[in-house]
Amino acid sequence: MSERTLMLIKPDGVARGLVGEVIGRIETKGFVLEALELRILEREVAERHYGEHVDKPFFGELVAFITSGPLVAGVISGRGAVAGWRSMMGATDPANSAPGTIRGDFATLLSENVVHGSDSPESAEREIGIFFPDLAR
Ligand SMILES: Nc1nc2c(ncn2[C@@H]2O[C@H](COP(=O)(O)OP(=O)(O)OP(=O)(O)O)[C@@H](O)[C@H]2O)c(=O)[nH]1
Ligand SMILES: [Mg+2]
Repeated sequence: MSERTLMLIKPDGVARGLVGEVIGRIETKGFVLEALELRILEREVAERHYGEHVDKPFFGELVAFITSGPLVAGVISGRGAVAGWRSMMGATDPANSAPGTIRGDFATLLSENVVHGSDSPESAEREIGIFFPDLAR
């Protein structure tokens, strides 16, 4: 059964010219791109997206970073897309992400870790609704 997830290439990834690399990995894996868009997030959208972290000490820094420049937002689908994309991304802190993962290969900083992926099918549907209302179910 096919599943959907939200994928972001964060502003650091776009600024560093990693869009082609990341999209290429998604395509060669065999996931399907259902939507893809370059955009600068408005603060309200960023705060909604990261709402689960509103009480964390790094929330302000997180929102400032994700709105700091253009990012690429996409919806990808395929069997096991939520866990599969998280696995391709690697651990949240690049100090712990394995070589071969996107964060393991391209990042060193926790605060600038190149990509985002929804952490459950429920989060995926919530986040897709925020970024791509036309695709909401
Ligand atoms: N500056 C800072 N950023 C943090 C810290 N912890 C987490 N973050 C950032 O907050 C983001 C969201 O945290 P989580 O949702 O727990 O991690 P994640 O699901 O792997 O990452 P996302 O895909 O971005 O949601 C992470 O990707 C980090 O970039 C922290 O202690 N300091
Ligand atoms: Mg998360």
